[in-house]
Amino acid sequence: MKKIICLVAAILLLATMTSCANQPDTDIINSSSVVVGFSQLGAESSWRIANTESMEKAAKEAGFGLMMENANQKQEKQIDAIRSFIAYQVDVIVFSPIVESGWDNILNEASNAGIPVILMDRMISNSDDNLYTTYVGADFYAEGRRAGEYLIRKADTMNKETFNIFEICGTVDSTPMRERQQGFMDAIGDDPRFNVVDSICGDFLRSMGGECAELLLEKYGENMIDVIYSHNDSMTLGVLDVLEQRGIRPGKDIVLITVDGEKEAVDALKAGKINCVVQCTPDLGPAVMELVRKLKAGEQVSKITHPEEGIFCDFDDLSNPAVEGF
Ligand code: GZL
Repeated sequence: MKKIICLVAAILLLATMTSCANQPDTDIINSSSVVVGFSQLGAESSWRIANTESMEKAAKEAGFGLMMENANQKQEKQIDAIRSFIAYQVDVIVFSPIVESGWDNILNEASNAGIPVILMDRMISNSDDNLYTTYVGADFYAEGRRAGEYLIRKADTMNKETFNIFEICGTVDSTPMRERQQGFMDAIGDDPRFNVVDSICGDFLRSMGGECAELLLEKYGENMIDVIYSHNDSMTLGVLDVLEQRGIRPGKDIVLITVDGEKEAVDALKAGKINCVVQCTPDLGPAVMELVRKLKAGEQVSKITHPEEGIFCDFDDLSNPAVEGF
């Protein structure tokens, strides 16, 4: 009876929400022994869309009901969604925090309701580690270091004494933005050849990546720009569009380093238009659902799970079939 009342409350609450939610398929949810409440942060990039597909496929294969709510880049919609999952009394809450701060209250509500929380893809800055059960996602700091270490290797092959570097960042206060920046800066830190001239935010969006490229070209001129380090492929592809419109040869006149590994970016690497693609897998669904299974079975889970990741770059044999984007 209690679950029915909660179901009605949750559906009423979900029905009043303005976001473009994927309304829960109550048939699937009612027929599943385990229901996962999933707050996805948006659909800002190919990575995010692939990540959502991974979660939906893995939930289906695990036989779990997935109640997914897309927040369309709004933190307050993620908080509303998590509150509706609590009202419904889902078995596990999974979410990808759009930014690291502002989650204490809602996570305390989930904790008080006795619902475990899995952080997927991005971290939170809570001082209290007990507010979430486990994190599954990339080691973004390592990704940043790989980008910097590639640049050192690339610079060693170029007959240049100094390199002016421009960074195009992802969403401010997000874990990938913060740690991809820190890892990159730490990797190139004491190399006197490198001069990080500017760092501007493109919010992980292709359109904003193009706008950032136009701003940098207007402010500094193409001859000043030796390297662009972009925090995701969507922004990098926006940069590519602008450079080519202006007759600048990306990958040749300007070294381009990007992160994610979507097919369009890897194809641009193969075409010599991007120099390095740091991999960041969106396929986190299977790991998340395995954690859900373990939690429901009362098994211990580790606090952090990182997927294996590497890079594709212009030092590789790009004809190798393993060099492929998602
Ligand atoms: C990384 C993920 C980032 C991707 C972007 O795990 O959070 O968000 O790099 C996406 O493409 O927008």
